[in-house]
Amino acid sequence: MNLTHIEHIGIAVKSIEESKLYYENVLGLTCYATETVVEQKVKTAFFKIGETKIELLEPTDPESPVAKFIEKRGEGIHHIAFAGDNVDNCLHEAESKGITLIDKQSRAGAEGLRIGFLHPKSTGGVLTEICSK
Ligand code: CMX
Repeated sequence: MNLTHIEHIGIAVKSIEESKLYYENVLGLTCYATETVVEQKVKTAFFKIGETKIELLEPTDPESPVAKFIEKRGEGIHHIAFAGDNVDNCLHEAESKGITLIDKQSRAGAEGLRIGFLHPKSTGGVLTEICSK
């Protein structure tokens, strides 16, 4: 699949305002951007460490996948995102190897990336995102 690195780790939180205090005051990271992804019904806040980002995800709607996740499992790690050359090729390859796709085709994600998700039921319980520029 030619993945290059972990692009980000998504963490579901009830409140970015409250949760970011830990990342800033304890871990010493800096929140360099916030963005609302309307299509995904989430507000995001980004921190960078090395090549990898931490993406806090706060639901903006009770129907958001992140709101459902928090309701069922509480706050915590929501997904892991890998960077690849071409997300659509990666999705196609994963499907050809028997993985159930959430997204048959890439869609718009935060920071202008193209993203696509693999279903956690076929990835050992880890919601997996592939993204590319
Ligand atoms: N990690 C692992 N398992 C998860 C999960 C997650 N993040 N979210 C849901 N599941 C599990 C549930 O626990 C449930 O398992 P059980 O059947 O054992 O109870 C199962 O998947 C189905 O969950 P559900 O609550 O019934 O929810 P849906 O089937 O409606 O949706 C999913 C699940 C993964 C398809 C949906 O959340 C989705 O499409 N996620 C991808 C999009 C997304 O999360 N976007 C937000 C972030 C976007 C960004 O980074 O910009």
